Amino acid sequence: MPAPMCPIKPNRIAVLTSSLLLATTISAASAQTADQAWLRPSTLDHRPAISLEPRVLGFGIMEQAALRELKDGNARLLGGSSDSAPAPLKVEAVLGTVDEVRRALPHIPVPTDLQPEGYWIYWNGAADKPSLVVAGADHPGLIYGVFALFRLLAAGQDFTRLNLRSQPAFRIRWVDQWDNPDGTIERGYAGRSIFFEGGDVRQDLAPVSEYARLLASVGINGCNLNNVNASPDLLKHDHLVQIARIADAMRPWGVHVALSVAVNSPQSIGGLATFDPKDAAVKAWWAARAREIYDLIPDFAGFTVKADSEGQPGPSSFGRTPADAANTLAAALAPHGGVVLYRAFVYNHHLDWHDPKADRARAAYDIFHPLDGQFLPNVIVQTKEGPIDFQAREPVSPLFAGLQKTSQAMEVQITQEYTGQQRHLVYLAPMWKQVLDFDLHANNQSTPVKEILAAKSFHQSLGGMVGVAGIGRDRWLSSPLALANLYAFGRLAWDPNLRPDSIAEEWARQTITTDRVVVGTVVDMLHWSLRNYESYTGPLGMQTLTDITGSHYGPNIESSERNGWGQWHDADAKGVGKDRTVATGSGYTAQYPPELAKLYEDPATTPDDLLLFFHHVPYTYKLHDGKTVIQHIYDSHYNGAAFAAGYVDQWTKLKGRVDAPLYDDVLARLQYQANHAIVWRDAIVQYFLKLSGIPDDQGHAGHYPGRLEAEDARLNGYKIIDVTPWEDASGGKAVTCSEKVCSAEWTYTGQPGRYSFAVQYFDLQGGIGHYTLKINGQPAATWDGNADLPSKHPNGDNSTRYTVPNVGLKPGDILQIEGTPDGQDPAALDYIEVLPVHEAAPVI
Ligand code: GCW
Repeated sequence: MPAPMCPIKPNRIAVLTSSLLLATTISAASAQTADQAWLRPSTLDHRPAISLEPRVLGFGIMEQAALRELKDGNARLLGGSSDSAPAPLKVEAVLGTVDEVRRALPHIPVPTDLQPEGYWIYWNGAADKPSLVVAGADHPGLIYGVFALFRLLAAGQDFTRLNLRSQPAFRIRWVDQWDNPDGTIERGYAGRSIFFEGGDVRQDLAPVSEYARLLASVGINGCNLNNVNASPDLLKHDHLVQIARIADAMRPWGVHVALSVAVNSPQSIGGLATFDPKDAAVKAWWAARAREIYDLIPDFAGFTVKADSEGQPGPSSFGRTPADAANTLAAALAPHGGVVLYRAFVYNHHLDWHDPKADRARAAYDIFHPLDGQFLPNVIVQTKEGPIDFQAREPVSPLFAGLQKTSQAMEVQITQEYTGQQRHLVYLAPMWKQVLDFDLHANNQSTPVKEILAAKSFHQSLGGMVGVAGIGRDRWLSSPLALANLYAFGRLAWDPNLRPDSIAEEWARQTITTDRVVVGTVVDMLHWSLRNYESYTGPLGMQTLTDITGSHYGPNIESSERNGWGQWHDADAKGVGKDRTVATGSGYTAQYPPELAKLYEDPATTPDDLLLFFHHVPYTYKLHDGKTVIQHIYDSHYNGAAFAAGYVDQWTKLKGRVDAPLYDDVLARLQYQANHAIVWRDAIVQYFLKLSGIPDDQGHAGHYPGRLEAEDARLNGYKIIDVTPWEDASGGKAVTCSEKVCSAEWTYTGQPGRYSFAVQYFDLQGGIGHYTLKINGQPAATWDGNADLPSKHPNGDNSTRYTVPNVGLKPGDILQIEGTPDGQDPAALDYIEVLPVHEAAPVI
């Protein structure tokens, strides 16, 4: 939280943190460091013209951290320079708050109206003693200023023209971790927690300090440490003592810790008979708990609350509202300057799918809009950007316009739960930017979401953005390019007017290289990645057609139909889409301000990419470009898969221009993605072809030239199975082996020539199946199914392709796959495909 909300007791903080800087110094030796992200040694292709010699004007812990970052940044910058370049000009860098700078340098024009957390960077071009001034409105501002200086220098900024002021658009700029005390991370795809293990806070908090540096470098000021499906245990005294160590580790970089709390804690750990938020004993319990927390963590940021949602306890058990629960917590925190982020993600997951009026999308607005005006000033209602749940495409939540007397934060996901789980390249900044810029036209006025979150549109005091980060011990987000999302989140929360491409460019220059060809390619790949992911998963606003009750990863179209979870897209033989109109559907469109309500009520004016979110239409319905819905479904999947294959070509051209380990890591991921996009394509296309019975004008759907099914092979040991869901296997069937070794054999009957040879198999958890391709009895390739993919059953989560390039074949050749099961992996096989070399899927 920004300083005004968090009265800090300076003495205690100074003591707490001196040991901390020491810990951070040690962190250089730790396995997980910020230089695995963008705070890494210089990527500049030329020696910078200056070397900064710091002079810090104050002694606070954050000023010491700023000093350290200045030195570190300077070393980073100079680190990549070539010896032949001219020696850099030595320049004094003066660091302090505006007040300190004004006193030390009375002749320079220090701004008098910098807002909290803002900074000013100024080149004092004095010929005798050139200096760069970095002044913060306060200590956090100074930290942000130092990081900004290096960002600017990395971007090639001419330092002699620096006279820059900047301040954050939003007060709340938090990341949420969904870490559990046992060390697992809900929806995390990068290993285990950096905070917790075995029920306790980890001993080694060096990665936590490194994380705080990364967060501060992009302006993030809060970190909610634990899963919103909260374990009440963390509120017990001995755990709070441990949490205080985390707060100490993050404090020098101005990152304040917060905790998710379960609203039944007064009963579950407090021993009270009730957790009714209006009960006096319950209120007293929370007040006492808040006092205890602030004694240990004087700058504690506050609580995040998930209640009455997906099985979490909530105030509804006592006939109370979210406002009642939020206000009880807020009253406890208010004397200490803390806030409550109360999540609007409250819905009934036992909806009746027979009822056309039932609609999960309505829930947040239906529940929270009537409560507008009832929340205490230190409550912020935290709403996901769309009305469902982080899908690849959703409309903007109407609740942003529906709360005009309540502070609001927008929750987005950095961890790619529904967008490929970091195995697929998906840069999310374009989605966030689109939402931030989206004008809801509330009260017939211009009210873009970013203005609402900046607390400018309505009667609000606070607001901002929260990103569910999911970082873990595997190089923060595991995928190197996925780190662009964490970076972009912070940059947009600071300045929502930045362009996603510019953010991608500054990220790439700091993280990979300043080589223009590389930067241009990376920005281009990132730019199209979300749109493309959407096209081969769930286009036209159908939502991500994934396994919504399980992994949230591979295709599983019907998992969202005919159950209480309410992520329906209502596909039947005649048409598809959820009718949310007032006229004939759930009436959700009426939750928008009139201009948008009218737009979305009519399929003709609804944007195509949201058509099926709002309307149920026949497959033959024509989109704005004249194409039918069904043809669009076919085409977007084929084009999307082809486009994903194109990333491999783009990246391959960068060989030798980026560090080899990074090159190899990203290449393997892109190859995997290209192959998994084919799994998605085939699953959705064959599903809708069967359901609609309408052929594909382009002749793709249902035609797989060169494909030979495992179930049609001569099988030795392999048994034919029905795959669930059927669309995840070619023709719905696969073969599995429960012997020591099995084989499937085909006789090649095509033209002689050289081909690429693809093998589609299921890489299951719980063992490493082994495969050999033999041609006329001779081994041609051999590989292991050793990827780490979701699910222990053969399906679209783990359907995987291995490609052997450039194989010579002639009619009559015997093609054989030999599968060796291991543990729970039965070496399951879907099909083989013989492809012309030039059309081949990318080679692994
Ligand atoms: O997207 C869903 C996730 C849950 C998550 C929930 C939420 C923390 O699948 O894992 O629970 O949203 O946002 O509360």
